[in-house]
Amino acid sequence: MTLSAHIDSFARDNLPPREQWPEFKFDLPELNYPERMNCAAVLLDDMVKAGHGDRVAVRAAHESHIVECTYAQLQAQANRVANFLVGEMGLKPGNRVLLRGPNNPMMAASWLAVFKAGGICVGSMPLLRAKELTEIVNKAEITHALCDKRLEAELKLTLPSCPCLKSVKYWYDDATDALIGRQSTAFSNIDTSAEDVAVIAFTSGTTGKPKGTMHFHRDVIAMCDCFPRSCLKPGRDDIFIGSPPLAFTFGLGGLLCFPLRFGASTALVEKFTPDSMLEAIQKFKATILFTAPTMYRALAGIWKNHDLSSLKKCVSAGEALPDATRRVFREASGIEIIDGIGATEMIHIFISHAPEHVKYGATGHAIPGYTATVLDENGERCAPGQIGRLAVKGPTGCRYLADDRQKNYAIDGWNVTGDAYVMDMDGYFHYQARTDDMIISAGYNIAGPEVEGALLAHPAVAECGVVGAPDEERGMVVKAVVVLKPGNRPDDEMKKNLQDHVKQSIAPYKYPREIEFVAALPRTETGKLQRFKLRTAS
Ligand code: 3UK
Repeated sequence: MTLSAHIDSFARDNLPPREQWPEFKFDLPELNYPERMNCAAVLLDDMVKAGHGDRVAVRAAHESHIVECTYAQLQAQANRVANFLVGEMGLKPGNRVLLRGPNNPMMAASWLAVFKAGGICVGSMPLLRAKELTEIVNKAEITHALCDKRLEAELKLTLPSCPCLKSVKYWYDDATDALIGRQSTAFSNIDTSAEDVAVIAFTSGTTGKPKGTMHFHRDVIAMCDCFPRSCLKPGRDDIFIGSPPLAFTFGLGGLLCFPLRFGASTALVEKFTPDSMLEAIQKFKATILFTAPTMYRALAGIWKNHDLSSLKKCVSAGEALPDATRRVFREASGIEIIDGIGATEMIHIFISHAPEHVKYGATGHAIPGYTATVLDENGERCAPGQIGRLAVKGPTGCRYLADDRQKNYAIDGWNVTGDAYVMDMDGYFHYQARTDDMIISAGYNIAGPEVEGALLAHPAVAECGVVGAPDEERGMVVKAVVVLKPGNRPDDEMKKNLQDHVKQSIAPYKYPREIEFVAALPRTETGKLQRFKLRTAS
């Protein structure tokens, strides 16, 4: 490893031992990176040097008008914040910095500032509560925090139990804003090694203690040079928009790093409902959208009320995209969604497709730079058509912060994501379920998402989740938890109707023997269905 620029060696000291790392591959010419790189210098300073200074980098809404921030202005603001972090908050290279706020220009500048100063960014989803915040602050031994004043209450509650967190400042607090405003707009970036940790991203796992995944400066750039380069092909006039928080690596890539890497711009919006998302696309004339499958389904229903002609490409990730959702969205918008599976451990998407190569029912193929396969219980490759565990390798991969679970994810050089998949003869990968979520009923293996897909094609169903409920006779039975569209009655006749519909669409033994109607499904802030809550409900 090249010489680290970190004075505080906490991250390096807590990397898993080398023999537990997955294999890393840099098989494309664009993945041939220098030994020293600072990802913010690549994303921002190099772009200004290349002549992008006067072009818009970030857009945001302020009251009724749009504010635009050029690459040069974003660089100046990131430099002010970097000077503030170093001069006023005493940041040393290698220290961990908590970044807590909704997606907005100040948040974008702060991420870049921490990279520039050689700090390590730890994003916090805005909705995290004190208990979860305490866990991540203590696990990553976070020393500094920059937090939106509107989200200060939960952070203040964590301080007494977080002795490592010594320096905390709030934006939109007059004193801090004035101090940042007085900083110099020049900053000399810390000359980090490409292998210095830049981000610790905590998994949005639904069970167990959160895991911190560590990504290098090189990984931040590698994520930009893989999925977007091969599947999205953005140009400098593209305007990115979307819902994932920057603290979720899906959002960090799609709404900050990808736009900057391609000289394009990002429209940052703090909070979305389906209606406000369409209004924002219209207002910013956004061209590329990043959001989750349930949002696409909601958008399809209200599409016609807006002028959305600017929008060209739509990326879905976080959960499997049901065919029914792909279809209704295409009918409403004319756009074929780009589905992609990514993971916090891998930092971004590794299986996807360009829109012209969509195969219904499949997530896509391993994108250039990555290799993927399906492994059986013995770690052997499955034949096409056989179900097994998805395994991938490429330029990025799993490095958990001081965590025994490293050996469950990195196996024989592969990253094993915990998803059950089937590869077909054409190398397309078909999602089945999370490995732990496969339903085994009377000896049959049933994948909940397939039953969900069948239910979603019924005109009365708005949303649904399918899980295995314990059953004495069969071990488990298929249980569907369903949200109906307005105007439908949640009665026995509807249950029968839905059961018959499933029996007609897929193998009849997969039909849900139990159906429960609810008003809404439990989801994480990143849009994932919390299946464990459905198993225990009612
Ligand atoms: C599931 C999908 C089917 C799958 C993520 C894009 O979701 C992201 O990261 P997480 O760590 O979760 C990873 C797990 O989520 N998943 C994600 N996308 C899909 N399942 N089809 C999909 N398209 O179980 C995976 O193992 O929260 C997604 C980019 C960055 C990310 N961090």
